[in-house]
Amino acid sequence: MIQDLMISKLIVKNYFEKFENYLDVDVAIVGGGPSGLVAGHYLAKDGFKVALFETKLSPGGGMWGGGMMFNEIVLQKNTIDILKDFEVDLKDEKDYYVVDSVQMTSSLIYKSSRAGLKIFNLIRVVDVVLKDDSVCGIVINWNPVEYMSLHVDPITVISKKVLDATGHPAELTSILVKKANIKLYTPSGKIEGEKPMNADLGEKETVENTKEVFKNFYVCGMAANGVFGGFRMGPIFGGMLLSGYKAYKILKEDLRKG
Ligand code: 48F
Repeated sequence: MIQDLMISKLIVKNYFEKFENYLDVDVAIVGGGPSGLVAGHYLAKDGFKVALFETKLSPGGGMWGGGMMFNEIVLQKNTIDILKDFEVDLKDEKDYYVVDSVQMTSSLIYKSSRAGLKIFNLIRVVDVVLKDDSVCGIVINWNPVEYMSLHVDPITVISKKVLDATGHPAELTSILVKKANIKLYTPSGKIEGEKPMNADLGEKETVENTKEVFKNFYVCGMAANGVFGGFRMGPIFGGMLLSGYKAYKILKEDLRKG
């Protein structure tokens, strides 16, 4: 006979074991869009302890909906190695591949989770931990608490590195700048702000702009273009995958340096 009490006990026990274990990590990734998931996948595969926090019920960010809710996405051919790792069905269209956006997004989530990335959905990152002019963690709360403006204090996750993968709003970098009054590693020392649509430049820039922007604090994906003043690119997703991959490479090197 199925025991109702046991179901509840197993959920609570296993969640809190996982949660407690991931309160202290190598990398905290903020945002579960394509760039954050790709970075998390490769870092976890290499054995780093990585937690990804996503405020929504479903990770995947802006990838589910393709372009204007037409659920196909377009990728450049130089993403083939990453696409192979995620085992998606590719349609060859001359200079591009086209992939079903639902298959692509679910594969990013599934394969990164299988690689060891711990994904915590429904949790919103609301602040960073700052000590001695260096970021050393994040501050989290339940999304519904933030959504309903309930007066409930958040808790802290300690992390060697933090990756802002929050997409267009570059939300965590904005919080860092606003609250800590620090200078970012950008030309103005502030958030430069996202430029309008230019798919060609935007795709190049999102990779170029993927880097450390303050001590132990990194940006990738659209957040990188928002912070460094790059163009948007719309529903072409090669840059997001390549940005996530670059974030992985930089973080891996910096973590190994100590
Ligand atoms: O926006 P998003 O998909 O970020 P990305 O990886 O990819 C951008 C593309 O989807 C698209 C584009 C390229 O063609 O322009 O927009 O840069 O995913 C960002 C995720 O971060 C979550 C948000 O719900 C989304 O799933 N997020 C945002 N702020 C927070 C957050 C926060 N404070 N805490 C936790 N998650």
